[in-house]
Amino acid sequence: MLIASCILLAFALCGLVFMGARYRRTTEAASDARKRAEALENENRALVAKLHVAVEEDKKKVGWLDHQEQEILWLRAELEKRPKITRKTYKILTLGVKATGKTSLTLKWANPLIDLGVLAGTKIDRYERTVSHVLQKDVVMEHVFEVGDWGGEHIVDAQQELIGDEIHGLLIVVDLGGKDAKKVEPARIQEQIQEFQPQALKFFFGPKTVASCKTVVLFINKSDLLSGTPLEVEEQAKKLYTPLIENLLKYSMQLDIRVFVGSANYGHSTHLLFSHFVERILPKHAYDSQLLQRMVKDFSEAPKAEKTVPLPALNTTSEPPKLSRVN
Ligand SMILES: Nc1nc2c(ncn2[C@@H]2O[C@H](COP(=O)(O)OP(=O)(O)O)[C@@H](O)[C@H]2O)c(=O)[nH]1
Ligand SMILES: [Mg+2]
Repeated sequence: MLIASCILLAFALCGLVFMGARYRRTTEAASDARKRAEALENENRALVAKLHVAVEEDKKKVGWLDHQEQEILWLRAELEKRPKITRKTYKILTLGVKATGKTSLTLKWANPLIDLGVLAGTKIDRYERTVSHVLQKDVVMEHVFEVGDWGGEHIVDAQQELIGDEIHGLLIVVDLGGKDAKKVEPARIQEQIQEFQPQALKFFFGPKTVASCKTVVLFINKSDLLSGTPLEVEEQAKKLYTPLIENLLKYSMQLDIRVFVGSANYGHSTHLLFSHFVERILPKHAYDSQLLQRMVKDFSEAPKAEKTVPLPALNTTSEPPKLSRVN
């Protein structure tokens, strides 16, 4: 009996211990679950806060987009109000044998800002220079010089590549010495006179050129190889090229022929080229006030012989010259 009671007590004790352990585990699990729930709640709160920020940002961005759309519409309307731009291009071709200074000269007188690259399939490098902007009714006419710089060796080849192109000005560049010459080189001068012999000139000044070309300029470059006063240098250079000048002057009834002596490297007479081409090629209604000011300045600095053609008066167009050069 006693033994049985003891056994029963032992069982009861074991049961109590077991239940106590189970109770502990359950409370621990409940506490863990509570902590996890709290953590999840915190995470949830953080996410809600983030969502709120994102929604606010989204609203702001939608506001910006609306604003930008309005701005685009406004700019578009402004553009519509502006006058349209059309272009008139005048082509000037620079010719001469290698290393006479054609590229140096083009970069100096035309001061081109745009290099159009090589004309497809030819040896002609093209540059562009805006000369003026004139407002006519509600259209702005942009007048542009396109300068073609012949990079080939023999002049006659140039003619082959020019067929079909309308030229407004021709700049023939000859020099007094080769690439690194320190003095005048008569043999080189003879070679160049030979390149532009009457037969070649005849080839060049065909009916098409005569019809479209407003001026032909012979530029005797590298005047720095001669010494003396500017007048003496000019005389000497012209003397050395007398046969070519005489051959060119045979065309003076059909074409405007002009001879300049200068130096591309030193900027002698180079600015005269711009004024000359403007004066000869650009129609008088195409001058804007900025160009006119530049021309007046150039002509006041030029030697007396150059001041032959009268300039148009300011505001010859019905519209005031509101727009000037873009560059
Ligand atoms: N002494 C002198 N050399 C010049 C003058 N202009 C150009 N040159 C030189 O002549 C060489 C050829 O010039 P470049 O413009 O490339 O000639 P291009 O082949 O006709 O285009 C270069 O070495 C230039 O420095 C000048 O006015 N005087
Ligand atoms: Mg060149």
